[in-house]
Amino acid sequence: MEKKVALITGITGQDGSYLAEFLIEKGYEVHGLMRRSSSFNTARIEHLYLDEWVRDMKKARLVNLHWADMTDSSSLIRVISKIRPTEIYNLAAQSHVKVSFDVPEYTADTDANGVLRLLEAVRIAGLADTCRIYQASTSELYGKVQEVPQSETTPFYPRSPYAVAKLYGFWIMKNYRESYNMFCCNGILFNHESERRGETFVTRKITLAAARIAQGYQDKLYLGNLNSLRDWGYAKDYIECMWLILQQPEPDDFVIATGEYHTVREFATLAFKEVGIELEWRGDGVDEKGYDKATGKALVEVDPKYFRPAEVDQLLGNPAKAKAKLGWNPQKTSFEDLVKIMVQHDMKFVKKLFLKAHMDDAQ
Ligand code: NDP
Ligand code: GDR
Repeated sequence: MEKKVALITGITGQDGSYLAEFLIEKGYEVHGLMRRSSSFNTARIEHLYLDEWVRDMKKARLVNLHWADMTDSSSLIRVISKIRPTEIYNLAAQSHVKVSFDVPEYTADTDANGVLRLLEAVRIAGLADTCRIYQASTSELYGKVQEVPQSETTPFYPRSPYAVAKLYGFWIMKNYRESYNMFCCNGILFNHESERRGETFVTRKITLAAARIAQGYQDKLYLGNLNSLRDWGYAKDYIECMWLILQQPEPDDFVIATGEYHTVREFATLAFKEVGIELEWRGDGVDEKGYDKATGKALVEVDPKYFRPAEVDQLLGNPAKAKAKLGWNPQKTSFEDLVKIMVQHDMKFVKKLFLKAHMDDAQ
């Protein structure tokens, strides 16, 4: 049987780290792109590549990392020509919607042109007929929603430089599929979160703050729009879909979502409940605050600096096609369990972090 070789761009991110574990488990030879950073950016995958010398000298290297950048064609061509992947998962992106308003050009270069560079690198390496490619498309494409819930046939209306860049990524994948008969697929994934979620996304920001407030290390949490509705799933459950999409007989695009949505306020209420704090919401708009019912202290406040120039008010996915064609079960981890998993992780994480800081101080 032909050896399965996977290349994951964005391997150091939330999804990339889970996908690397998943593909190693499936027996793939796994490669990842890593970009240069002034500080370590490999915390999520250290257990996959430090094994060799930290844990067990005899253990084989589990992932192979290569320096490259989505803004640098030559690096992509070099890596792809060298490792000749049978599957590529393009997860690399400037993935923060709010930040994309501050760095729109870089976001476009990475999230739009980056996809084009990757596709061209595959062609230049002579792999257009053999290599299957997955693109991390997003529910942000729907933006100002034209239909509820959103499916593969719902029209797009992107509302940020990030979403507009991802729209290009979506269409260039489709175009290369139609033009060159390449196996190019889009997974239109709705928000998915986990204990590895970046700390500036709203769910992780909330679970970390709830854990710090409960342990006395933070006084208040400042948030933006409390009324945004999101279809939040568990990242670990979504990884399998990326792989399933590339195992289909024909290339296609799929919505991956839970089919259930909640407000940011609801997420915060549940997260604080999980650490034993019952929030009571009073006020309206930017005056709205979340009070601790027991002490009357305002623990959550709105800060307009977190508002976006154009907001996506609600996203709700319809995963019927993924259910029918991929046989995927969208309700593996419930919303309540997702919040619980993240909060419980962050309670321990915060405790460890501050314990270490106290010990460092004492030395
Ligand atoms: P993260 O932000 O956690 O990870 C992004 C990854 O991309 C990191 O490995 C990052 O490297 C890398 N990266 C960023 N810019 C470049 C660049 N110029 N060249 C090479 N690598 C780069 O995102 P997630 O894991 O949450 O998401 C994965 C993908 O899925 C992204 O494309 C995102 O836009 C998309 N998506 C995510 C959803 C979600 O809810 N999580 C939903 C829908 C789509 P570094 O670690 O060095 O920063
Ligand atoms: P999103 O995720 O923009 O949906 O993009 P994020 O968690 O940043 O925002 C979700 C909603 O919460 C509101 N919000 C806040 N957001 C942040 N980050 N910080 C706050 O303090 C805050 N307060 C309220 C936001 O306005 C928004 O409505 C994520 C990313 O992973 C993208 O890469 C991916 O494509 C989409 O999900 C699907």
